[in-house]
Amino acid sequence: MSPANAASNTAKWQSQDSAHHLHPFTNPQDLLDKPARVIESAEGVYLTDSEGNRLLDMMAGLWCVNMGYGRPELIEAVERQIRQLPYYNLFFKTSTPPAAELSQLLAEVAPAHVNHTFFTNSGSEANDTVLRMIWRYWDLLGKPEKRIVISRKNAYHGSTIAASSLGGMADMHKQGGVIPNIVHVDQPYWYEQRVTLGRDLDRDEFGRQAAQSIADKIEALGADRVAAFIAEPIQGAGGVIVPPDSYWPEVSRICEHYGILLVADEVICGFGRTGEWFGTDYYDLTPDFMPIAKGLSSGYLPIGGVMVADRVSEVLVHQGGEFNHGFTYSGHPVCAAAAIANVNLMRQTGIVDTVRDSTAPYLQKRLRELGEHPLVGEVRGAGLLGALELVEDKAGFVRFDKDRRVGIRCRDICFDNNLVMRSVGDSMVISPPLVIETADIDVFVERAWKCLDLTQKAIA
Ligand code: PXG
Repeated sequence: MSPANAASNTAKWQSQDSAHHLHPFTNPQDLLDKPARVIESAEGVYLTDSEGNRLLDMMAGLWCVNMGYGRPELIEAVERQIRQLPYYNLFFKTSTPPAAELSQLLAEVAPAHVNHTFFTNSGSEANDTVLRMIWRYWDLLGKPEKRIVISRKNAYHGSTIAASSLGGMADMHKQGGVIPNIVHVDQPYWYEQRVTLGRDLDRDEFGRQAAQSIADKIEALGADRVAAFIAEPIQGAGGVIVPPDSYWPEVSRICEHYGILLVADEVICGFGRTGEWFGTDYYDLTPDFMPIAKGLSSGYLPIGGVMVADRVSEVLVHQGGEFNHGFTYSGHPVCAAAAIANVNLMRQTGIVDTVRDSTAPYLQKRLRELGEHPLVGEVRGAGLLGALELVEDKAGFVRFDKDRRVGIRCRDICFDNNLVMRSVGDSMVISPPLVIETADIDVFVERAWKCLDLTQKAIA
């Protein structure tokens, strides 16, 4: 396309967008000042915008395009299925081949004790579903007083009212409140704790303290009233918070000790992100529920679900009766076909092992080199997740004033330099497609260093 055509298309889309489109998690005023960049196509780990610029997508879309863009295996599976059966529902004792096959495939890749899946269209719906399943499970066991779910501050579990209540995002709670029976405890955010104290702190000791805050909350509420604890194995949207090694073993012990269900939200950590199939495998957890979405279909079509452990499914299946819950598009056949093709492709290519043995160690090593930059106070990461926390004073654990919006400025500079990194406060986070290669990681490090330099100049 000629540059003149590209410019006129871009102007058209931008004016349509500014006039009529309300974007998620966006201040509409910002788009009036500077219209949205239009992403028009993509291949592998690179996006192309409507002006022909190629951007390295270090966020895999929104933590989801795990197998990369443009995979013929997924595209052809979708096309075949949409011709064969574009829609049928799973209510009233019917099923479809893709829904049945996907449920079996998921049982194969999940931990051994997880063998059932309830399908949804998104991670938010998965977490709404989890909440209803938790309450139903305890009702069926004759313990209806077990109602309270403990979550963590700064957790992200989705945007519906129940999912955002389960989440711990204060700005979301300000715009919709928190439904009853959900309480939040501290997150295992080691850097933040050191900022609060203004000094260093033993990492494992802090991990144990963070876990203990869950036990303290259970004691305060009474274990007979607490139904479940929900957490992402590694917090994603909260800033890639990798817990100290001491945290998860202690949390597992606490849930077991008090007879509380464990929900491991696998929406980001699932499907290879950590170099294992699930975050649950990475931390050796035994959750009762695993909400999934995103990487399940590599984001090609919207599909999510709740994977349910045997001890819960036995109660729901054999003692349950009808579960009055479901979505028109639960397990949509075309979305399920995309997910089947995606999971099969993951298995055939051995991508999870490649991430664990090769790409993740390389990315984590090179990320730590970025930690040498004067702006970077902490580097965190595991698998193909990473964060660079930008700070004012590295040695003293002092952050920038929030009003300076350093993270957002860095994100915009990255975007202008054809690099997609997301900012969470002043943490720059990455979650690239699993198919990223070492040469792409080198491009990332080079661009990121340059953008950190530009950010430093811009804020000087
Ligand atoms: N759980 C987790 C752990 C998530 O990260 C959801 C549930 C909800 O999934 P859906 O499909 O309903 O969006 C998520 C989603 C961000 C960002 O800015 C992260 C998510 C969604 C939108 C934006 O980092 N995570």
